[in-house]
Amino acid sequence: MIETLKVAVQKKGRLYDGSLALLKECGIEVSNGNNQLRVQAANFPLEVFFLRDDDIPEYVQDAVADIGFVGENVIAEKNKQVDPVEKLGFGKCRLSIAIPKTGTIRSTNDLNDKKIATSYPLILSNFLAQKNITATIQEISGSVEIAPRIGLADAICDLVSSGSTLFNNELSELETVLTSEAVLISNKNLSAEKQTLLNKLLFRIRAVKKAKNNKYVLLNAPNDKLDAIVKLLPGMKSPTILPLAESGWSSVHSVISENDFWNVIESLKANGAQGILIVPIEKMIV
Ligand code: PRT
Ligand code: ZN
Repeated sequence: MIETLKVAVQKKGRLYDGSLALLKECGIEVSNGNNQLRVQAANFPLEVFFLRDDDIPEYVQDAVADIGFVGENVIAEKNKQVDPVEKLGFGKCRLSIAIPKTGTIRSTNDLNDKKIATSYPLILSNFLAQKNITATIQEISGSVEIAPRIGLADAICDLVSSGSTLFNNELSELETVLTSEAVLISNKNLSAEKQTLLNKLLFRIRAVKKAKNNKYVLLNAPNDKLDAIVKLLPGMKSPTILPLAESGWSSVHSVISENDFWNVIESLKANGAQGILIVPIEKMIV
């Protein structure tokens, strides 16, 4: 029998698009046109299960799915026996305690003897215990941001990304409890065949991630400036240098990291580089 890797993906919500886009960038086509529960990938031995994100850690623990794409916030709250394998770079947010802008709570210590509404009672209770704060946790499953206004709680602990939900509800962030992004989790007892499939998928995911974090740069430089320019461009091994048709000039090709991108470009220009082209990289295998 040919083994198939069963992947749990959020059925609909904030992680759905990112998960399917990542599979696509890995060359794995999954169509969910008919809103099905499970879909076989066309060109990789992989089957996608569409589930609520809250259920994904348990399904992966229990081997209903072999791996899953889920937020670190959900992994921490559900506390199941799964292996976090790879951060995926999307679904970024933070779990924060927020307080009414006008009120008596001004510091984390002021939370003592107060009521905090959240959908993350386990993470919050661990956090409060660590800070030696005694507060009542009011667990609610949605619309946490309205809890202070309707008198249900004094503060909230909820996910924040842009901050506009807090702003619109006249709340301000007091402290970050956890930062989160989507990660790939795995069942702890994969068969050797499934582990091989996971390694294949991981190889592709890492190539996609690396490509996103790097840019290909091409530039022209006078030959007497090449030494200085090459020092600014380590590249994967070292930059490629090709002569231009015009004598005394060369074309330099290299890869630069997204993180120091603008600083490097400024230094390149300052060192005599001209006609700088920046090109996205589709996949990067090192
Ligand atoms: O139906 P199901 O249970 O699968 O979905 P869900 O409603 O529980 O989850 P969903 O789709 O809202 O979020 C899925 C995951 O996306 C979360 O578990 C996080 O890992 C991640 N994520 C990233 C977020 C946010 N950003 C986010 N901003 N999840 C929720 N929010 C909510 C937050 O709860 C608050 O209501 O967005 C609001 C705040 O956003 P801003 O932009 O106004 O700050
Ligand atoms: Zn959910």
